[in-house]
Amino acid sequence: MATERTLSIIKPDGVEKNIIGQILTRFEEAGLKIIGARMMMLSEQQAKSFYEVHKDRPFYNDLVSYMTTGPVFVSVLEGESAVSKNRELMGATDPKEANPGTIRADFAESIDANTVHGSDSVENAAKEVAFFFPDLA
Ligand code: IDP
Ligand code: MG
Repeated sequence: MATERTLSIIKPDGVEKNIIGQILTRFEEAGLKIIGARMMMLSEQQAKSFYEVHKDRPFYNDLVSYMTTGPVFVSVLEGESAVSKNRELMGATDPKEANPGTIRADFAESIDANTVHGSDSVENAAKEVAFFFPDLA
């Protein structure tokens, strides 16, 4: 096991539902430390660029437009196996398939408005942290 950093985004539905604190508490209680955080509105250009890996997928345009509908809360989590630990806390992409007790099972309404983003590998985490927090990369 190794100490890792990962990028988390609380998506517009999570911010709108007023559950930033509840989600951050789950990270903290799982032993992840919040070492950087910022609330922001993503521009269309930022959302397109952040999700560029999905640009050929059918849901890309909807995803980009959804992520720009309201403020998001972006943070960097640090801890043992932070990447996989955050993914476990999040649950599956489609909330209908997410394990009980995960963030998406408890709070998400749909595969689009699925409350949280989390880096999916150590390699992508490094890129995503650098995208929003160059000082922490
Ligand atoms: P992840 O967020 O669990 O890593 P990804 O496959 O990386 O899932 O997809 C990024 C985001 O794109 C998802 O969180 C979800 O909001 C959206 N998405 C993924 N697959 C679909 C789909 O089949 N239909 C609509 N939106 C999707
Ligand atoms: Mg992903």
